[in-house]
Amino acid sequence: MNDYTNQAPATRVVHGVHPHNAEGSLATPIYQTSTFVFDTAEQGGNRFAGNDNGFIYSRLGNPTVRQLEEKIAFLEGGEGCVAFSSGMGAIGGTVLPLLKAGDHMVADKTLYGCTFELLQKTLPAFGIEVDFIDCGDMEQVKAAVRPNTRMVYFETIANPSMKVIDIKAVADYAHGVAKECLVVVDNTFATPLLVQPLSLGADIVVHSATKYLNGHGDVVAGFSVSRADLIQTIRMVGLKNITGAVLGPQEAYLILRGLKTLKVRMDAICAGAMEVAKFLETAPTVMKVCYPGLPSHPNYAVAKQELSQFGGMISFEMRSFEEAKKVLNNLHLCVLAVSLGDCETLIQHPASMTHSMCTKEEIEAAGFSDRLIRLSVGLEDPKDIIADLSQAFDAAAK
Ligand code: LCS
Repeated sequence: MNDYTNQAPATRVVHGVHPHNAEGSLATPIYQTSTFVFDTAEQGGNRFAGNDNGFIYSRLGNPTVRQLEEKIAFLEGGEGCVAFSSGMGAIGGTVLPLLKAGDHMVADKTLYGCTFELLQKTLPAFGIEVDFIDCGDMEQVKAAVRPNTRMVYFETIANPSMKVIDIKAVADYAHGVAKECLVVVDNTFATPLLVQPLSLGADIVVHSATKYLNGHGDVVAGFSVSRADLIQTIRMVGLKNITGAVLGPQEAYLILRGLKTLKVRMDAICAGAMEVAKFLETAPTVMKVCYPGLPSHPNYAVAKQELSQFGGMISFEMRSFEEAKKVLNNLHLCVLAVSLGDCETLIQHPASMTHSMCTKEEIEAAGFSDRLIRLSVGLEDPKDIIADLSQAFDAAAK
């Protein structure tokens, strides 16, 4: 029996916990089926009653998807994982079944735009009170968390300001004050290779697997990872009843395939991002660079302690909104597109794109502006990315 727990990250992403498949298939078979045949009426009844673990129906579980869920749970160090058909499916399917009207939630001000909208507009419509704070400031955390706070929610590394929050400090404080509080961390930007939030005290990790975990820009997916009792609620209420946002077996297969190269991709991407970030600091028309691996980053100390590498996401401010647009319109290699974590370097303008639902005040509170450009460094040679950015800066300055 393989001792999985002692494996190095590069080995874990390749093998996971499932080296053996039916018929000796090396690759995970794609179980392209909506339903599963019962041998007898009794067997079907037992499966529904929970006395037999066999598969029933692909909204409740599918062997290809299950293999992926087990691999993600293993990589994040959780007891279980539920796969969803998008990151937003995972976030809604996690938050909604665990909160009820009258509950209090604390959330960071810097979040992916649709997550912010869900927490700021949808949850209050269901009677949930949400206070937005800067979770990077422990004084604000202390002022916001109350004995009846049921959830604290934040991203690390945060979209798009690249804020890095001290997961352990926030989780320890929240659990000390609010016994029922669940700390939920969106680990999309960091991936389990850079940090495993559950090991630092978080209760639940959510992911948009659309990004690094799949890594090839051809799947939309999400995950929620946690301990067994919470996973049961997320699966049986969040996935089965509320969202029905089931991941298909083809997508699960593609993510399993993408995961095998997660370590080599992240190593190359993080190294490339560091080079690009250093270049951006020297570019005369770039006013500010946000990258957790630069000593100039306000959370550099937390990042150094919490993250094993600094990630592939960089944002930077030009002198004006007009200049930022000109830069985007003059790039030849970097691809003008939202999303992130792909092989191709992707670049976008958060204020008018991923965060366009936020007001000017909310954007300012989240720590950025319409001068900000966000870059997802890909697997190209960093010299080519730098050359493209450099010529676009020159063209925009004219
Ligand atoms: N969490 C984070 C941190 C994200 O950046 C996104 C999507 C989601 C959750 C939602 O995941 P999805 O449903 O799209 O799989 N972020 C995007 C972005 O920055 N550009 O395009 C999508």
